[in-house]
Amino acid sequence: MPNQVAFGGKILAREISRAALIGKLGLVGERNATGDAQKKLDIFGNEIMVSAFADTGFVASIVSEELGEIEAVPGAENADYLVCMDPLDGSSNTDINGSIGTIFGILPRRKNLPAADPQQYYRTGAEQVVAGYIMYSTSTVLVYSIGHGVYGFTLDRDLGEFLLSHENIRCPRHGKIYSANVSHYDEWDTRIRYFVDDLTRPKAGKGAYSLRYTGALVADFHRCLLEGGLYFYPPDPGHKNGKLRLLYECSPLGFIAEQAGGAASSGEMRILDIQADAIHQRVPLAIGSVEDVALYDSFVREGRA
Ligand code: AFP
Repeated sequence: MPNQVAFGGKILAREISRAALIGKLGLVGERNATGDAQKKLDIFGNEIMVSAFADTGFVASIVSEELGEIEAVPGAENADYLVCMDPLDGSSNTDINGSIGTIFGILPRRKNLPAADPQQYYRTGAEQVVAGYIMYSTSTVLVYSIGHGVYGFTLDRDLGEFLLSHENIRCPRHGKIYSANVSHYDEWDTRIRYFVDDLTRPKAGKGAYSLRYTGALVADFHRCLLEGGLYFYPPDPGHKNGKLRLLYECSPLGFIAEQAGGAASSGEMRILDIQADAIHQRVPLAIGSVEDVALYDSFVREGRA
């Protein structure tokens, strides 16, 4: 399966890099299943990644950010696995040559249920057997885990292959960077505001955290994974449960974070323990270095000032 995902990633990397030249930038005028405006690259990315997974023969059905319903793979309804994916995460960055990504998580199929039964997907992220992402940026990187550590592969464009470049990635226990959309600061619960105030206040022997925010979860998470720090998207009045989707954003990246020694939390509980009850469900997310996420949790739980 990783070979087919890598193949989809190569095609997407090529099309993203020349999208401005071949009329693939901009909106299509529709909204996707979760209400976001769809871009031409969202649709293309979905088609490529659906085919990449479907062609493996191992995938019975697929949940995608770009599909309203669960899509059964014709002729493979009894295959062993299910895929949850965001084919093009951070697509607001496509038109400005910013970083974007593909996120995927793979669950074992429940044998006693039809492939497209929603109950197939109403489970916890801890049940994933593989998770990963592809980041399209100054280079294209495929990062994934099969539950035994996290490995990163960089696309060698001349060879047309992903080569191992990041062996057994370990997330630092804490970092110096935080990523969040602080335009919501005044709307956030006071506990989140106190947390940000704490991060940005210099302390003896330790400088204040710096803010970096790309608008693409994959890119901000990738930095946290390699260099430490945390990303968070808490609830705000426009996003009562946060903005990010449990099945195809939070759970796959939570799996990667934990496999690298980091953490992922809703503030109330471990992301991988949240039982899904809708395929496009949203949850609050804090993810990255284990100590930074623990500090976030302590503010959310104890309301520390
Ligand atoms: P899109 O894929 O619709 O661009 O959303 C990206 C995203 O899900 C995540 O990758 C970002 O971190 C987050 O949303 C950005 O949301 P804000 O624009 O509200 O900060």
